[in-house]
Amino acid sequence: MLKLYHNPQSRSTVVHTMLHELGEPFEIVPIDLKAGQQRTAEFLKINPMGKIPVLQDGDVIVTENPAILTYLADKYPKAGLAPAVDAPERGTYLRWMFFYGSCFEPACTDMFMKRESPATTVGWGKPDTVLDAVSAALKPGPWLLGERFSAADVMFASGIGYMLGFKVIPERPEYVAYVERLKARPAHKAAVAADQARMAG
Ligand SMILES: N[C@@H](CCC(=O)N[C@@H](CS)C(=O)NCC(=O)O)C(=O)O
Repeated sequence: MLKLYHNPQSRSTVVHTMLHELGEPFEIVPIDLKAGQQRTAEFLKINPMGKIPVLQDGDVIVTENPAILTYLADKYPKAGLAPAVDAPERGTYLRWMFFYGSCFEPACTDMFMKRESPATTVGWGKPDTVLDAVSAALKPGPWLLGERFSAADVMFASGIGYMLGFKVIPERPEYVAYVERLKARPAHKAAVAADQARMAG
């Protein structure tokens, strides 16, 4: 059974949404970040970074949101959340999945810290260039692959929602609409409801 090490107030919500999109059975291992459960010797054996999300699939451990989503979308192709390896949209799909971790998040950190990284040296360049690239990728939409929803949207719409929530990035209308589209999906609603039920009980 797939196991997600999870805290509803963290980036592991991205994987939680993805698991609901897949409709495969999974188990939640709650991690209390405030109590430091991510730093126990036992947890550090599965992720020496001391961070969640962690996905455990039998003996396989996957960390880093874009890697976990890519792994799950490929492993469960019936859900149709990843273009096939030889499909023409595969390149665009991988491009944005990797862009999230290698450009979007670091640019968001620059914006959050109100600092300027040397744009021609760092791999993500200027935050405004990153934001404009994401805006352009969302046109015409509704998803990164046009009419086709994919795991890259679970990643990007969740990440944009997270950064909007913390007021790290500007409220561009295309970002807000994109996040709303993800939130309107039954899987996102089910993930939020499951988190609320676990927190209440
Ligand atoms: N690069 C990781 C980021 C994971 C991450 O930053 N997790 C945070 C929660 S949002 C965490 O576990 N923080 C706990 C800590 O550092 O003590 C990914 O993409 O999954």
